[in-house]
Amino acid sequence: MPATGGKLRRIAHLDMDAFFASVELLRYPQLKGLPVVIGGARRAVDELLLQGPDGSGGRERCFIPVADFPLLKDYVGRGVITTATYAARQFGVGSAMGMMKAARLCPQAIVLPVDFDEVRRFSRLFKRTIAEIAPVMEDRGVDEVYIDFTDVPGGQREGGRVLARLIQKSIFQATGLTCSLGVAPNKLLAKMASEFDKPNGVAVLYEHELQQRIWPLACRKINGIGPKAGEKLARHGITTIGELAACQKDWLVEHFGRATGAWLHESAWGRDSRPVQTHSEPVSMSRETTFERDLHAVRDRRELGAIFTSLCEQVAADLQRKGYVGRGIGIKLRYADFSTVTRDHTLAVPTQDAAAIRHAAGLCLKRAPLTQRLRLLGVRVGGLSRLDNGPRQTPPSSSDLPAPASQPGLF
Ligand code: TTP
Ligand code: MG
Ligand code: MG
Repeated sequence: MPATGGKLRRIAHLDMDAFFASVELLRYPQLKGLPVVIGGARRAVDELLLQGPDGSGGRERCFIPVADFPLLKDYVGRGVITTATYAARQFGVGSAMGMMKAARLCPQAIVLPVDFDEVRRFSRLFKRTIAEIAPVMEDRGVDEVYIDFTDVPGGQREGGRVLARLIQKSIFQATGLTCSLGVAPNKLLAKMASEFDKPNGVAVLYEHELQQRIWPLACRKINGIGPKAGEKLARHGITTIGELAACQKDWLVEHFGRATGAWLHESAWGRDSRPVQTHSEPVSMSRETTFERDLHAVRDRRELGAIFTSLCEQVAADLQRKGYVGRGIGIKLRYADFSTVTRDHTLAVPTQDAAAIRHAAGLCLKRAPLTQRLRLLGVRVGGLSRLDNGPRQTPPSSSDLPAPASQPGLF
């Protein structure tokens, strides 16, 4: 799509490479090139590691021999892999895989926990670096952004490759981290292109390359086509984007509804006019945890209660740090058989207070089945508004007040 002034619209999607793992490799450069996975709960062995060999806690400088790092084969417990270095991915290990399965695939991988503070620090740093070069940037989460290259000096050269390389180099100089970019006519195509040359790659995509480079890809590569839509398309014999593009729009509307059908059609033809939004507001904030062992609502009531309260406190701290209040309190429960339920409760007054969140989440919990053991618990606050220009936080109304200790409830 031509932009004003005869310039081509050039949109980049930038995504950090193996982000959480790369952040750990900055701390432990001796692990570079080795299979490393991030995941699981922080354990005693990790605390020892942070203390360093001399117990001084000088974590930046102390050198820990590679042989002293904990290995996946010795990992006891559960949880999933958050991310893996590219060396570990060669063994088939990747995000969302259970630790036990990963240990079978790559027992020699080193396993480290997530350091969220450090991850957030680097997230801010790389985004600040980009914004100094190309100010029209949309924050899309911890490790990715969209950038409008159209009017930035160098943004048109070689289809955006020159500016992409400059940004890559600047991020590396500021953080020591690598990233990959896709530059394309719009966000939809840029997002797909950023995966083409990972890690440390730049892929430039032009409109006329749609058929050759996009249509052979699986429909699931379209950001927004999830597992369910992907399966539904597959049931109709549509697996590639090219096959989707060959479908009549009317047929898609008939089977997927008006909005989704039209969107599927446009996406398959590489069309997307969404602007890069510099001020995107978060919709919700949540925290969840997978337990070390399945917990029972009654028998493990005390332990569950403590975890539940801690999750509420963490979400409240996130809201407070970022300056948001929310009205929609929700919980997520995953049972031993992996089935998942959610329950929601809307508050009369938006809040960022841990006790108010805990109380509303407790009400949600009372409406959820609790006969089966639980493997995961999550707390979410949605319907967010900014504390500065949104509704001011006022004391909760009586119906929202946390009940005294006699509050009924399982934990
Ligand atoms: P991704 O960008 O999806 O993955 P990545 O940066 O680790 O690897 P890639 O080079 O393929 O981009 O996610 C960014 C971070 O978000 C990732 O390092 C860890 C975290 N994450 C999770 O916590 N859970 C998940 O299921 C995924 C996919 C990522
Ligand atoms: Mg990434
Ligand atoms: Mg990402």
